[in-house]
Amino acid sequence: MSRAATLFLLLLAGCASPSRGPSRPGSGSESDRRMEWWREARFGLFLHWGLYAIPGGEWKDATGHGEWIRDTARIPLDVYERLLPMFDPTGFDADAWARAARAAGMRYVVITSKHHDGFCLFDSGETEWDVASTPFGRDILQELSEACRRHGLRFGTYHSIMDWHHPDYLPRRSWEERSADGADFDRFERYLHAQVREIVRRYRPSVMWFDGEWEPTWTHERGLRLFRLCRSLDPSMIVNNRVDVHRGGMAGFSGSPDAVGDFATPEQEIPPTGLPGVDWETCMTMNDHWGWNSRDSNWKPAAELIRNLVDVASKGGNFLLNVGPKADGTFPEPCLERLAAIGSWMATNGESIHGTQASPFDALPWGRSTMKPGEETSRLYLHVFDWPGTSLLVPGVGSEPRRAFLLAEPDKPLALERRGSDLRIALPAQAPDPVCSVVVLEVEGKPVVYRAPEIRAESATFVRPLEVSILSPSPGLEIRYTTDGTDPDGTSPLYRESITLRETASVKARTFHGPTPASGVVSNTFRRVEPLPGEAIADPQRDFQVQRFEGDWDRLPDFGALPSKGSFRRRTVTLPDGFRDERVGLRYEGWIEIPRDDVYLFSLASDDGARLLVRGETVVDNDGLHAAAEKRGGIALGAGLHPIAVDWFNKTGDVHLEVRAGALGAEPRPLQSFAPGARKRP
Ligand code: FHN
Repeated sequence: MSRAATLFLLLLAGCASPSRGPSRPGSGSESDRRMEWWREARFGLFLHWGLYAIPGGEWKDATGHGEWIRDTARIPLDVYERLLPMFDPTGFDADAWARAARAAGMRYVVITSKHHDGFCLFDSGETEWDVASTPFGRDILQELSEACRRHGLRFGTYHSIMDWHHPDYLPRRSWEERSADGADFDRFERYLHAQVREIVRRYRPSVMWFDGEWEPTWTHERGLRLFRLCRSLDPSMIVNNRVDVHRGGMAGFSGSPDAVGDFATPEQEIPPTGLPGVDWETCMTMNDHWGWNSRDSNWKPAAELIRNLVDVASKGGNFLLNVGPKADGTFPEPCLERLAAIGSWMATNGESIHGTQASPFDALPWGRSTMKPGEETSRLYLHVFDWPGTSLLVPGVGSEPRRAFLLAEPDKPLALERRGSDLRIALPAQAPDPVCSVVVLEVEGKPVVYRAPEIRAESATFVRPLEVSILSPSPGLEIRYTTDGTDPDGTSPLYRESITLRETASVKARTFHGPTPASGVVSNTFRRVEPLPGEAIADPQRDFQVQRFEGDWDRLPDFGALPSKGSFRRRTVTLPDGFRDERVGLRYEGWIEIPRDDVYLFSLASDDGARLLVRGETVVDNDGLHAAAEKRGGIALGAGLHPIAVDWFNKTGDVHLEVRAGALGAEPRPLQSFAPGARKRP
């Protein structure tokens, strides 16, 4: 990113979580009752199993497929249906699966009742495309739900809305010859409801985990009907937010006030600061595939999985870890090894995960934290990844400490030393566990932790004077700050109102209890930069020139190296009305007129990937395969004309592209190309 281009410190609006959206802890007695066991559990097993386990990722000369193999290998339906008589997992043992999950410290299981291929792992009265039609014949959901109950596990089902088999599901796969004549999506919705009724009434799942909700035929209204059906069938059953259309791609949460669902669903990622105020669950694979792929040996080490579990719990989330069983019904050996290693760690440290709440601390340099608040005594669990030697510094502890000990050696108290609001805990020279050792710190009453202030501004760079505000998440404390890079002390200025910066400055802040420092020190540097000068062009083109490219990508290619398949012009960086082409790329090139020197914020929303460049510099990178998602970036620009380019691609499914722009402090508006005398400019 260039000298002038920079990332903004964005004022992320608090993600509202409406009454029908993912539940806020404590958001209401009915919701709390429903979520109580789930919040206690913190850790579950995800199972992706079906006909796709038979090819195990291999089709003709390709070996990289997974549960999507029918689509990614473009297998015609009649060919895929030949897998049905091959499904005979004689090694399937529901008790073995449940035992492995329980021993790993998991407290619930979610299995695919039906994935996108439409094949049902239960004996459905609504279709013959189910396990009852296979040589195996047994009802897998029945056996697993009963085994879960025997082993003290909650049972849940993953049910795909998208269905590549049912004749009424639309859209068809773009490569498919199969006719869509007579397809009636309303009739498909009735089929979907009928199967959900079957599943709830027969297997009593505690979780209904929907997925495959992103295609245009599925709408908020349909999601609302399905959500209400679930509530009517079993008000205690938890329903994820993918029942609706507002999951926000892999982030799993959009903050949409219309969203319904009991928890948010980040996928293959852990939100950097969790999702404060909502219930959320990260689902993750152990290698790179959800369904069994016999060639995929990219297994995450057990240490990484343990630290992911701790990281998720420290942010107040649940961790749903996936296994893709093999065609014979057994778990892959590497999965069993990892589940056993996690179970061994949980056997000693499980109380620091189950039933805990998110860390009360700011980011900790040596690891993570969870807590169990109590009226009389609270327990803070300090998860030490990087052993600091013989002393552990715990910042901002306002509570009175009572005692500390290692979960691995509960009978050996650890010496405590208070230094202002910091606490030092004496440690043995060697960590009991090289992956993560847990220190328990017991304090009097509910935990009081002094969080560091938050230094906020719209941008880390500025051309015109920049307003900087400092917020304290710990009420009742004073904030003192400096702008010369020194650490604030009891004589530094008190923060009372926003600070106006006119030159580059390093702002540092700390909360104080009277003269005593209470929190750690936070700092942010804000740089005054020179704007990139505008260009004086005699007769610049008035619209964006848009080149079209064709190909099958997962990320943006270099369009400059590809032959153009045609072109058109547009005033804005948006898609033509009704544009839904697949396996296509567009490159927009043109000029924008900047009215005055300033830092300009660009918002790039796209499905799939996109990238925005100003003067050849990447200002926003929103590349990759994802549902509609927005990213922002900024750059300091001088008055005049600036060349801009936007690359965008769509693989399959939904499409979206919109660029908005505005000077710092102004609401970004749809970006328009240069047009002499045009009223609207960024
Ligand atoms: O397309 C599915 C995918 O196969 C898998 O089931 C994951 C797991 O959550 N969900 C969808 C991708 O977001």
